[in-house]
Amino acid sequence: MTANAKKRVLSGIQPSGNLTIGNYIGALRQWVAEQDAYDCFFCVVDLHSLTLPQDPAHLRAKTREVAALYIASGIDPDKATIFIQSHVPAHTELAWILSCLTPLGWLYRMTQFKDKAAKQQQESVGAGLLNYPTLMAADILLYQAHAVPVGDDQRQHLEYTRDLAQRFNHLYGETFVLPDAMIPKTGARIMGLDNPLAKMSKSEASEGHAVYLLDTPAVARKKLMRAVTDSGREIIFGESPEKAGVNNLLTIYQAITGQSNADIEAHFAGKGYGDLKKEVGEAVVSLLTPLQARYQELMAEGGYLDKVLAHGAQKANEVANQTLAQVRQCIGLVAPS
Ligand code: AQP
Repeated sequence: MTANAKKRVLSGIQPSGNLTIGNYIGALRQWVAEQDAYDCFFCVVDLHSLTLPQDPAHLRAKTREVAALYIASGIDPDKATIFIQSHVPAHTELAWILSCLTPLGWLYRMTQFKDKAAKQQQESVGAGLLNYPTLMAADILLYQAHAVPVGDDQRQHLEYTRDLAQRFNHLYGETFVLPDAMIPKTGARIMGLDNPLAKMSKSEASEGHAVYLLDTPAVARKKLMRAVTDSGREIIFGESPEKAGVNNLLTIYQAITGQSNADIEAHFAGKGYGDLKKEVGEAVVSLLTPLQARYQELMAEGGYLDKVLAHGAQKANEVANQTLAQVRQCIGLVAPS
């Protein structure tokens, strides 16, 4: 099968902090697994991260770091297109066009907006935060993506993207492919180590909340040893809020080792929470060690990352501009002569 005959995948991560094992388990791990079967486009969504305040130098550094972590995680630039969102101006143009078709009520319903806005002072909540899902819809629809591998927190944004694509197709004729969310069976929502009732997030600053992909083995082990559990003893998977900490540790272990629930529970039968945390720590370190070695090599290979990103931007612009030209034509914008 040629690359063009394959169905297309698009996904991205914001350079809004240090990537966590949640980002890896929920998103990156699936990207790596799907890169042979699909024609993949993976972007660093720097424009999305502007929806909350960012330090310019930090944003620049994190953008390159996230791109390097895609490759260090196993994305092969010869198979997948890796690029920076702001290097493809079509994203912002399509986002504007789509935002003109978006009822405000759709945006106010988004739980991520409500959660993130609640953490800000009322008057400093930017319009960009409200419009975040529209930019995400533009990211996906520009590439006519069939599937979008994401964690569970992005499910509602995917539904919004489909609704918006359907609305456009209904008004102007079949234009966009309706994308499906591709959500992993294990690890779709890794929880915070300090609070297993809240999602692990890269922008959550509290100490011990998340293991970062670039944490040293000692730091990763220490954070896992301090993970919040409960006062019981049973090491089993379970949905109840009291067992959320243990369930989260088992889920991380399962996502890395690929073992079944029954095998994992049998393995930990009769052991204590200290043993569980230690073994999860070792599993996480076994994931991080080769990834960090590759990351260090990449950062030392002068110019390699820039070449990958320049090539990615060229390819992404070609595809995105084709869709944008079609959209401009449909809605009645005069083509430049
Ligand atoms: N805790 C998580 N468990 C599983 N998947 C997760 N993802 C994020 N956190 C978890 C997935 O990683 C990708 C990152 O998407 P993003 O950077 O655009 O923003 P996000 O979903 O809001 O992720 P974060 O880490 O919580 O970032 P901040 O703190 O900047 O908002 C998505 O596929 C997401 O589902």
